[in-house]
Amino acid sequence: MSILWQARFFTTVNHLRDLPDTQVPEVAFAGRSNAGKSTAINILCNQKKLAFASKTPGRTQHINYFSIGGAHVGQHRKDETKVDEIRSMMVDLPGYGYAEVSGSAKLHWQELLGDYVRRRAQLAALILIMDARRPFTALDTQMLEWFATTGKPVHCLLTKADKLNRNESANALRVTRTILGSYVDSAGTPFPYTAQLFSSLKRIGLEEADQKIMELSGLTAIASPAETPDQANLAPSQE
Ligand SMILES: Nc1nc2c(ncn2[C@@H]2O[C@H](COP(=O)(O)OP(=O)(O)OP(=O)(O)O)[C@@H](O)[C@H]2O)c(=O)[nH]1
Ligand SMILES: [Mg+2]
Repeated sequence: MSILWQARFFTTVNHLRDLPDTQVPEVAFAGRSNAGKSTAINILCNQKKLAFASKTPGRTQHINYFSIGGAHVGQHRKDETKVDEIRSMMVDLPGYGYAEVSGSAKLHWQELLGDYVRRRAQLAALILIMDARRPFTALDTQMLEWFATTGKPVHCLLTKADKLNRNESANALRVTRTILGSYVDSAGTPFPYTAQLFSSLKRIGLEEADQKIMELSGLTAIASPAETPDQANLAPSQE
């Protein structure tokens, strides 16, 4: 059982000014419309209808927040989730590239998304959801470009991997990792960008994704020796 299974709906936001004033880390799911963001959130949280998933592209039209922690009873009991017990947020973003959205609405979403990923201080990492059959569409690249300015980590889920055979999957992952590896900062240091295969349908890569999201949300204490208090005291100063 994962702590992500405790996720519950927190709020839905249509304008940046309405973003919650919570201070916990946020991990946001971004990607093309219909790539499988909402389905992935549901599977990872082991809940059928937490996020709205649909065959109709453009289903998620607002920024939806799901809180992790602070839910000690079943989601069906009507208790008040205490905000100070919340440990992190999973954020379902509206998909981009949905052709039938009108010009002005499209602009609104693009600005909302672009501003959110670039400016939201609480945003700890991006989960970039791409269809394993066609990763890195122009808008995915745009999203990465926006986010690269923050230097924060990105983890790519190559979704619908059930539609590919073993060879094709391996290829998709290799190509993705190569492209991600080409993102370097001005000193030539690669950005913390990772990728994996994923399928909500066949439950491929569930555990890996769960671990990664926990890590990026600060929910797993990574016991690195340098972080234990005793050793930290012994560490040479950085000056
Ligand atoms: N075969 C397969 N289908 C999937 C998978 N994940 C999602 N789907 C299907 O893809 C469609 C879109 O899924 P959603 O999760 O609603 O996609 P979304 O990215 O949230 O879309 P928007 O809300 O429009 O941005 C649905 O019909 C899902 O059942 C998967 O891993 N494999
Ligand atoms: Mg959705």
